[in-house]
Amino acid sequence: AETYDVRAVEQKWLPVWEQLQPFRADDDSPREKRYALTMFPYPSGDLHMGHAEVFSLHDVVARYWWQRGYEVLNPMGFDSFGLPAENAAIRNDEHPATYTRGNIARSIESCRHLATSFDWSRTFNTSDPEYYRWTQWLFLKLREQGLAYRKKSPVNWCPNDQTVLANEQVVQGMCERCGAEVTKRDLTQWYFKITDYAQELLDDLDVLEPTWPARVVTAQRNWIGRSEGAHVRFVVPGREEPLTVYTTRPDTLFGATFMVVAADAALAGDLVTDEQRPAYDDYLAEVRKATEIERLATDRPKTGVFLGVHAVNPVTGAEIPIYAADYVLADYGTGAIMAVPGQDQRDWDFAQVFDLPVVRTVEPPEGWEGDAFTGDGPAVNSANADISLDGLGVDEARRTTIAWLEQQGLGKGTVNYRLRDWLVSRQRFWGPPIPIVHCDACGEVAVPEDQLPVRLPDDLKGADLKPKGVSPLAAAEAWVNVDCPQCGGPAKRDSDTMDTFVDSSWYFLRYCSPHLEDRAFDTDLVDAWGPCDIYIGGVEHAVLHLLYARFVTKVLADLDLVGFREPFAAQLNQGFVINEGKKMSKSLGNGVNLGDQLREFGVDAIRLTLVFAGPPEDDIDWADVSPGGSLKFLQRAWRLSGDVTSAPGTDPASGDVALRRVTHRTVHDCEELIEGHRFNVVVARTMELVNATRKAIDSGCGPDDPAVREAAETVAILLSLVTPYVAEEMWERLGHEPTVARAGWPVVDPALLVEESVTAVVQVQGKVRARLEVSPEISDADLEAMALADAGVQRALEGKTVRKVIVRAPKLVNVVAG
Ligand code: ANZ
Ligand code: ZN
Repeated sequence: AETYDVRAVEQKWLPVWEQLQPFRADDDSPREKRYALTMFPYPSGDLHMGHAEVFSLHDVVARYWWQRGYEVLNPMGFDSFGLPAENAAIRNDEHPATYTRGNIARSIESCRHLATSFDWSRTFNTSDPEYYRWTQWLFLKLREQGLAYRKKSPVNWCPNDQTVLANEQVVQGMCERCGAEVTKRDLTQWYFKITDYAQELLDDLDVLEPTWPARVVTAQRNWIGRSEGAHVRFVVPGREEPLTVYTTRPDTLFGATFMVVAADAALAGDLVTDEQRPAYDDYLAEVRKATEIERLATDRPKTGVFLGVHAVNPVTGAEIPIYAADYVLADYGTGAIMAVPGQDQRDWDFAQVFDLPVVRTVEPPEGWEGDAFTGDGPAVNSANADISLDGLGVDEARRTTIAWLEQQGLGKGTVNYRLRDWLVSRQRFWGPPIPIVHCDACGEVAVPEDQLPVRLPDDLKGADLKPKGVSPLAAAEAWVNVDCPQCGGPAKRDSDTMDTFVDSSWYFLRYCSPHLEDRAFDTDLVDAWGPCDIYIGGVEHAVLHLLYARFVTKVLADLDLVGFREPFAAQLNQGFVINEGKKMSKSLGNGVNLGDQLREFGVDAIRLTLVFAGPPEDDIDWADVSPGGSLKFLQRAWRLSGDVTSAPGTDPASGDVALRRVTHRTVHDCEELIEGHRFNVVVARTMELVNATRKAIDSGCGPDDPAVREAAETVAILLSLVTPYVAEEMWERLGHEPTVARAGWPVVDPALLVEESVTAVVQVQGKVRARLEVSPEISDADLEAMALADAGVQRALEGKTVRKVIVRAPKLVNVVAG
């Protein structure tokens, strides 16, 4: 059979499209606007299979919207700051910018070859001074609002990358980037006060829930971790200050038989008696070595040390011992707990090790043989002269206790969030310098906005950038020493840089006015394009980037700089491309190289394979797919365009109705399928249309029928969403000018969507009086009405009374009259 030359077709159309620029988003277009965004990559090498996958899926949506007549903003840039470039620069003894530039150029070239519909006129890199100037501006805006501040606290520290990490970057106790075990350090760091927005970030998830992946919504809810409970004050005899704890279970107060303070909280060092201090100091040294994940693990043997002091349980009056232990965290709640071993397993385990009393305050179910009982049940052992909870369920007992505590001035109902403030400073080089100057006389001074950007020095490279625990910038004397912007005296620049997640927290706004020199973005344009109608990317960003971007949008909305409070109206997470059931990796030797695949099968076949493999959310196992089969299909589709013999512009109205029905039904269904992100089914339906068209040509209405042209043109338009090269080639062969990408979506004729009809026979007194063409779905009632309204039937019934009508839809109506 006749075939087209894949390579020649690619070389033919790329320059034509470069000339036509069909995907330039016009700010002033009168068309309705859509914003299609896909997560921008780190330029840590060339594009790989994963990029090809996400860009192919994303392109279906963006190209569909263009075909539907929207003005589409579909930008692409590079998240080019960060550790990969910096580590490569150290290895290769160069400046990170050199490495970054090379990779970006290569990635853009690959994107072009992939025929992605990105608007390259809007591209930028977050490491461009023209961009990071505005990241620094954002920092200053947050600081003006009291939302950026410095504090000293124990922070996550990666001993390998020699930098602090945000909580979100610690995955199961390991550094998200390098996999090293994360430890703790006491450091003064910059934070963004995301906790101020905790409740709104939580509430708005309800709005996003219908259009966001469920797992992302759940992950964010858990990360924000709202809990309702109480602060309870315990008197410590001999100490002026009471010991305040945070508890989600104030109903268990009668069962609090001891207390635990985080070993590394200042409070512990404050409470400990002189006698117990040596034991405490030894213990603290041990604790500092453990990671948070170890400390919170429920199955870990409990350790701790008695601090030598007691507190008074306000409801039982008992003097209960206070311990320091590592399973209580310093930076959550108040850093101290009331321990209720009867209802909390960790407290139970601790009580066993230290031989402390257990009092159950919730009755466990009959036959309960477990340790702590954490479920619901009637309260027991919970009454004194003043208050009784006995018999109440957990919720009611909780409310009753809180009311009593508040009335007695012993405590207060509270809401608590697990979300911590966002730690944004990094002791590394390749990021936007924090725009602050430290002056002995004036303290922290913001760099005035008109002096931004604070540029990175470009004379550091290789070993200069090695991690040393302080930022490499601190050693760059000429850079660090400046005049104080306020008093003019000698001062030092803050030498930390911002985390890359700050860069990506606002980049989608910059695309709306990417070349603006005097502002970060144009509010009117942001409001015209935004929020993003779809955001496609990896689920690994469920709580990092996606939470930060939501936060920053809300802050900017509060400053009246953005007119919406949620940046991403809808979201789709693609699966991974794997091989033989496993993640591709160098060590397994199962990697599939994108470049090799493109050379062997061509861009279109690879794109088709990626889209057709299954629902976009599912992983694609490269061992199970067939790019060769994809290419064969594309050749078959292409052959249709050579077989059509009617002239371009032929009116399809007189064409073969059966084929036209297939065509119009396909277009109609694909609209719904694309809106529902079922792109693989769109491909399957296109394949069916190709088959139907082939059959019509070979053994049906023949190649000259206008319905064949209509079908072949529809195939080209459907394929333009997935396989742009062959679609363009078909379009040309069908006698049209480029580009098929902007040909417009076929208009569906609703009359052709009506199901095929069947013939219903109508008998009167046993004689056939009419044959009706009806839908196979017709109801008995509708068929009866149609039958009785028929002229022939009415004639047969003239002068008679209808006694009975027997209906068997859709085939038969039998009228008995007399
Ligand atoms: C008494 C109690 C009884 C508790 C009981 C639980 C069950 P979430 O839901 O995560 O907010 N807690 C409080 N501060 C802590 C800290 N800094 N480190 C470790 N644990 C801490 O959990 C709140 C509960 O975790 C609190 O309620 C407290 O233990 C503990 F049957 O108080 B609870
Ligand atoms: Zn000063």
